[in-house]
Amino acid sequence: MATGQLFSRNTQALFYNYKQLPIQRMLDFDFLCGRETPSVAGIINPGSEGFQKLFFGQEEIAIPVHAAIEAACAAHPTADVFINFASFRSAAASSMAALKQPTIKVVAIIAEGVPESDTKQLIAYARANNKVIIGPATVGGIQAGAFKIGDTAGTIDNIIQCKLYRPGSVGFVSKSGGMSNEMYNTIARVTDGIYEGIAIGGDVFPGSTLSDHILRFNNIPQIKMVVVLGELGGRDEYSLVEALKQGKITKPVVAWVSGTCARLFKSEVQFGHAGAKSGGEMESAQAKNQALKDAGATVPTSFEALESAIKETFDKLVEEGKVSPIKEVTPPQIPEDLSSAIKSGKVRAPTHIISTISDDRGEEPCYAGVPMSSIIEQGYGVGDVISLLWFKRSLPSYCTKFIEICIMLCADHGPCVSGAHNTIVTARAGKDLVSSLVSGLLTIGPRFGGAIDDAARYFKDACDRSLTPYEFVEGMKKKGIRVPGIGHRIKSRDNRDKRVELLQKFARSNFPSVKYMEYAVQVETYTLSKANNLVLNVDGAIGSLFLDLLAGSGMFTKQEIDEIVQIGYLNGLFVLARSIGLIGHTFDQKRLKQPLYRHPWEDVLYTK
Ligand code: Q5B
Repeated sequence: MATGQLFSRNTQALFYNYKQLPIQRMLDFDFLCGRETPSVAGIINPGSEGFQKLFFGQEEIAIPVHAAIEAACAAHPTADVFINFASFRSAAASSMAALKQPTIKVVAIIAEGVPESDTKQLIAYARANNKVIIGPATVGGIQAGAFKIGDTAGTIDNIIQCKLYRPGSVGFVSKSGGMSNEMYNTIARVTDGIYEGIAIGGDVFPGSTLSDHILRFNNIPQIKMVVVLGELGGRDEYSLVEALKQGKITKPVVAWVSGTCARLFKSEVQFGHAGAKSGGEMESAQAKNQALKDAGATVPTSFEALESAIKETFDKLVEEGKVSPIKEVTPPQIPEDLSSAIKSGKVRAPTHIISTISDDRGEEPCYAGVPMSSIIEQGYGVGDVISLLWFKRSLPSYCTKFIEICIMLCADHGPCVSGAHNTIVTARAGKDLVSSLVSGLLTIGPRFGGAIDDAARYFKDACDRSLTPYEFVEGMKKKGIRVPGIGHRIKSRDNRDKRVELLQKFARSNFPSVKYMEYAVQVETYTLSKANNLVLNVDGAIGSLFLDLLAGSGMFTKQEIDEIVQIGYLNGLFVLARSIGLIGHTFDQKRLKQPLYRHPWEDVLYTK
């Protein structure tokens, strides 16, 4: 590996698997460093394409999303770092695919638990092709003021505290990602800060080793000293010992191998990382610390003494004039996300929607304050649910039963009515369920099914004003308005609508009052004197009876009744009910495999 810089202020990465937080943290770091271009050129989200909105400072940017690694590399030929956030199951395959791309030079594998045999293959391929792997089981790495991998160095607050937004003079390499955050802090306290920090990962076979990076650091002029944090287990540190002995590392090295406490345990101890287990004596922290010391590294007597060892080494470099003073810069403020600012109580923001009927934020959804479990356990029916969601209250059972009867009676009226006809034609044109349903629903209106609200409005007004049926009907005629709820295409005095009779029968025996219905019947008596088909139809029956329900239940104020009638809730009953039938017609046509409908010429009057 050796050579020098892996990253610069222009480095761009491809990010595999969409993970909003680490990508946003990379972009926040870029902004903090004053980068002009975002460090994430593209996202690879297997199987999906498009753009992902993220923040670059205060601005929103759209980062391209690619379905495949090859496509992403082709689209972003200058992006040479591949940050792999795939799971341990798919990390090896995707990393190998990335290594095979000529544009990719560095692959960081975040997943922990990648099979060792797979990692070995990746390492062999990378070595043979002069590519660098960081990880697996790593948080990544950072070049201060230039480029950061994923979650490296944690929060923006930590990055600012550790002055990672501008380069210092220390190269740092660690096995542990978690400890590297700690060390960035320590190093920032006692030196001019980090130039580059790499966590190689805690697996037994890391893609790149401690010494790989230290040898590289040795070639980077800006790095004046190196800090190493090793771990018990494995022999990686001995390659550093060899390099030191052979004089390949010319910069001061301060090192500590953690895990000295392992000797306090009677049996072999496995620490957090797969590679961090006390094996033979050579793999102990004590042996490695001694070997590093013997090879010329500065090794403190304990982890606690590491900070002062780093300080002494750095101060010496300053005394010798080997470190030039850093020009401190004040990083820009990263705008806080609205959601976190609201959460912490720092800001308040107006909402854009008010909702009063349901709430799904708790453990279970609530309809008008009634939890779903109560709805089920207490045996609520569809009528109760409609009461809660439309009227925001639990209505008496005769009311909810009436609602359910309306739904059942209006669910369908054969294939010849406007709605069903449209649905059938649409389904036969090969359209989907929703399109077929909606095309039928769109016919519901003043002539077909959607006359319930107007029927309620006109009957209420006429009845409340004590108009005689004659005054009412003739008054409507003068205005050129057909009485809503009166008249039917096939129903007549001699062919009564059974639905109307059933509704009336139920109301007469259950409602405290049927004043509005009786008024509608008187109107019907008058209209029938004009024409046989001017019967009270199903819309008129529901409209007038719902007025009785609202007035007689004692559950609504006069003002609330006026509002319900004025807003127009009642066509909703027909829409809801008829949806059942229209869905049935759609399935029926599909089941019958009916071809495209074409209306016959003979059934059209062609005229000029
Ligand atoms: N005339 C329903 O008309 C229909 C009059 C009227 C005064 C009236 C008509 C109407 C009001 C709207 C209404 C709901 C268009 C109907 C439904 C669901 C359904 C459907 C299904 C299902 C029928 C002949 C003469 C003319 C008219 C006069 C008619 N209606 N006068 N008030 N309301 N009603 N809609 O048969 O002097 O000759 O000019 O608009 O309530 O949709 O099953 O099919 O479940 O699916 O086509 O039940 O009544 O009568 O237009 O030839 O008129 O009667 O002014 O008088 P028709 P037209 P004139 S339930």
